[in-house]
Amino acid sequence: MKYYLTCLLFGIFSTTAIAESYKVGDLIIDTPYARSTPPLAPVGGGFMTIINNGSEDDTLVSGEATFAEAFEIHEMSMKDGVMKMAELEDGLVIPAGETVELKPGSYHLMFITLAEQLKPKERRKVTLVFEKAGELEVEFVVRDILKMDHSNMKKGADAKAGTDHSEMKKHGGMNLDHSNMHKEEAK
Ligand SMILES: [Cu+2]
Repeated sequence: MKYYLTCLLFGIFSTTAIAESYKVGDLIIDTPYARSTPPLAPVGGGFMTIINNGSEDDTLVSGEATFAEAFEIHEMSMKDGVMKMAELEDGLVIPAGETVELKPGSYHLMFITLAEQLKPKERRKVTLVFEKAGELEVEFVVRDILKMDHSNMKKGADAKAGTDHSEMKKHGGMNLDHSNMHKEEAK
């Protein structure tokens, strides 16, 4: 009975209470997670919070994911009412004393050409490379994309379907923007 109760509590609080963090130099990498992907999905998204406790700016310049061919750092932003995604080719600056959050709809990591599906609760190794702090291997915990949307939802049950749909559209949009991006690069 006691064991069952523990499992129940663990289930409820697993997304918020079990926060993992890693330290390299003056940086703290907090709660890295990836979104689960459908079978044969070409790309996956990675998120985390980076805290710079140092007195100098640092930059996330690159990285490597064992489960994907390419690792890119992206930014999503609204331009003329359209969500656009672009690679940050010079990396993502983590200003001294500040916290930068990689989250859906904002900065994120893109794992491109996935070698395998990312399934909920799996853990995937990713190497992050910072200009000053150097290299660090972290484990991204895969979160169920549907549960993520559920936990982010604050408007009640009626809004749920709508929320999930818009997330799905955003996903499609992300892939579209991707192909545009590469076309532009090719010009
Ligand atoms: Cu992206």
